[in-house]
Amino acid sequence: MTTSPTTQTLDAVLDGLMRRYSERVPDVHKVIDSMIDSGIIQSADEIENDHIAFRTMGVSNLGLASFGKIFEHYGYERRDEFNFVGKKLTAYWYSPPAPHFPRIFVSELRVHELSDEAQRIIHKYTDTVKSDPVDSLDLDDAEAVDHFLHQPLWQTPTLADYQTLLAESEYAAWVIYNRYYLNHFTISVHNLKPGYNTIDEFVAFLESSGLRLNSAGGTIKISPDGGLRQASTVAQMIDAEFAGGDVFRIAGSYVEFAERRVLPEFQHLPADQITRQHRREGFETGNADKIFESTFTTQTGR
Ligand code: OOG
Ligand code: NI
Repeated sequence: MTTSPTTQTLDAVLDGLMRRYSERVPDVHKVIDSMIDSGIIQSADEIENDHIAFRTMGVSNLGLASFGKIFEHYGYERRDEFNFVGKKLTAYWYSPPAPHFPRIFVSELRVHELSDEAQRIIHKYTDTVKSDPVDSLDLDDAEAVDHFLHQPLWQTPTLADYQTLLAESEYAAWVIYNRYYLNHFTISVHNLKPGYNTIDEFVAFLESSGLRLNSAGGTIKISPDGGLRQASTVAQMIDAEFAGGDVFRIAGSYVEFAERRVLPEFQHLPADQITRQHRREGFETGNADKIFESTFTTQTGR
């Protein structure tokens, strides 16, 4: 395992993200504790993090073009582009500099496709960002990057603005309040012990542990090639304080579970020789489209 200064910075940035995220999302501990209680793992560091995800506003100085520079600096490489027509989103996934790091999935809202009213609200906040904030960030300073990812990039929205956005784009409302907070981390199910290493078995375990899962398009989302199978919790609700002191319960972040099956050309390999490159890579538009809804009121209000 390499421990170059860049790798150490990346480790520190990821640790900071995971720390804030586990404090904010009680389901993280609930899943891990249930896994330990059931003897699936002995400790949390046995869990492989398949990927993490972020959301951004597609406006100048922000969005994918800005955010992508952070992780590209640490050796991440941009891969496939995804288009979510109905949700007006564009996304990329990034492959990590070494296999023990999580993949990253980043999406952005195509703000210019929204109504004039929604665009006006979004720009009221984002227009205060006058230059690309990543350009003035020292990406080799883990503490500075950690601070950047958890700071308010724009003014706290009013509840009225949040609700207007929510009615038109649940994604817009999520980002205007939550900004660059980690949206989810993902447990790799295929590397768990037999009895729990398929998504069907793991979902049964989660349901028996009392976790509430996203049902959009069915609990288990399956790619057309059958190789990528995903499920997720319904986002945890947080008491959000809006401008002027209004408090309202809104969707925060969630936890995802992914099974990557061995590709047909490697199915003859013995199980102990299977590594990441033998399994289904990347993401799938049809799966992702439904996983986004983990933070939507159609799921959180069920
Ligand atoms: C990302 C949803 C998509 C996946 O693994 O396909 C996704 C989000 O909710 O921001 O995570
Ligand atoms: Ni995901």
